[in-house]
Amino acid sequence: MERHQAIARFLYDAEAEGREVVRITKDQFPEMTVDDAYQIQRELIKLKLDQGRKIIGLKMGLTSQAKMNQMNVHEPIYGYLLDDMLVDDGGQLAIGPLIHPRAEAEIAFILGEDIAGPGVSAAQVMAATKYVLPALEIIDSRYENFNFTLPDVIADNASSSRLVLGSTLTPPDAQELDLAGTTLWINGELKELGAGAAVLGHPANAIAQLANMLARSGEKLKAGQVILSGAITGAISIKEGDFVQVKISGLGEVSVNVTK
Ligand code: 0L1
Ligand code: MG
Repeated sequence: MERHQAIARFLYDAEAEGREVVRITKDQFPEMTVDDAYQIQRELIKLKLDQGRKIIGLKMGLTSQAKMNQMNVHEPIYGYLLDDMLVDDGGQLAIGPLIHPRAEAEIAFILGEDIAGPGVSAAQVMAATKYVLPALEIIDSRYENFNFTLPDVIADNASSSRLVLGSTLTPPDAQELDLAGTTLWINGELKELGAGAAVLGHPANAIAQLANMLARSGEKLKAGQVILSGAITGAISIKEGDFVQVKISGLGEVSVNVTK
C-alpha cells in the first residue's frame, strides 16, 4: 500500500513538473501486476481529488486490435478524466506544461443513465446514452519516449492529459457509429483516417467493456459522465502553433489551437 502511494506520488510529481521519468517496471517495481497498477492509478486520482479536482468521466485506451496485439494484451485499459483536463472546442491548448503530447480522434459518449456491469451489452450502452460527440483526446505519457509496459501505462492513468469535446451534441438513435468516417487534420493537412469500427467493432462495445471491467472493483458508470471510447486513428504528435481538427461523419467537428 505504501509502495503504491509512493509510486502514485512519483507519477503525480512528474506530471506536475512536466518531467519525463523512467518507467516504473524498469527499476522501481519490476514485478508490478495489472492489479497493482490499478491500485496505483486509484492513489494517483486520490491525490488529484485532494487538490480539489473533480472526476468528469472515464476513458478507454488500447481499444484497437492492432494496439492490443502490439502490447500482447487481450483487453483494453481505462483511466479517469478530471475537470482540469477539459479544453474548449476551438480554444487554446497550452502545451507548456506537457511532456510529449499526441492527439487522437475519438467518439465521446455522455450518459443519461447509470450503467453497472457485469454483463453489460453494447445495446444497453446505446440505450443509456444521451449524446454522442466528436472528441480530441490529448495523451501525454509521463514515461521517457512513451516507453512503457501495460502495468506502467495503467498506473499513469492511461496517459490521460487533456480533452476537447465537440460542441454538437447528437442523440445516439440511428447513428451508425461503426460506420462513422473519421479524419484527423493538422494545419489543414490530413494526417489520419478511420471509422468507428476501429474501436472493438463498434465504440459502444468499448463502453460496455468498461462498465464490465469497473464492476470488478464495485464501480459503475454514472449518468452525466463523459466517456471516451478509444482512438479511431493513430496518435499524432502535436506542437506549438498547430491547429488540430477532427471531423466525424454524422457527429460534426472539434478543433483546438496549440499554444505555448
Ligand atoms: O487513449 C489511449 O488509447 C492511450 C492509452 C495509452 C497508450 C498510449 O499512451 O499510447
Ligand atoms: Mg485515447
